[in-house]
Amino acid sequence: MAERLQGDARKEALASLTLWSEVKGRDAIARSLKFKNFNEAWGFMSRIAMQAELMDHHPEWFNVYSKVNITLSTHDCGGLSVKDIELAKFIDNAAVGK
Ligand code: HBI
Repeated sequence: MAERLQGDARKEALASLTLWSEVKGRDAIARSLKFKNFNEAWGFMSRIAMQAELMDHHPEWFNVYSKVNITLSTHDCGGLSVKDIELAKFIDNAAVGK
């Protein structure tokens, strides 16, 4: 099972994710993205979904038209783990230029 990130490891991991914010009231991070239209948003979500399956680690997300709000946390350990950091970096790379 993934271990919850703590102390300096957590701080350093979060410092490397400048586009993500900590969620109030729970150990999770969130990012909002805006695309040109629904087609672009859904294409992006499909790429993330395939990676999530490969990692066996899944985002909580909300989509309406061109907007995608994503929250990452590891349910198995009740907070942030390296898996969230890894998925957040994949998402950032997939969203570059969008
Ligand atoms: N996704 N975000 C997230 N957190 C988890 O703990 C998790 C997951 N996807 C699959 C998964 N765990 C499996 O290990 C089972 O717990 C279903």
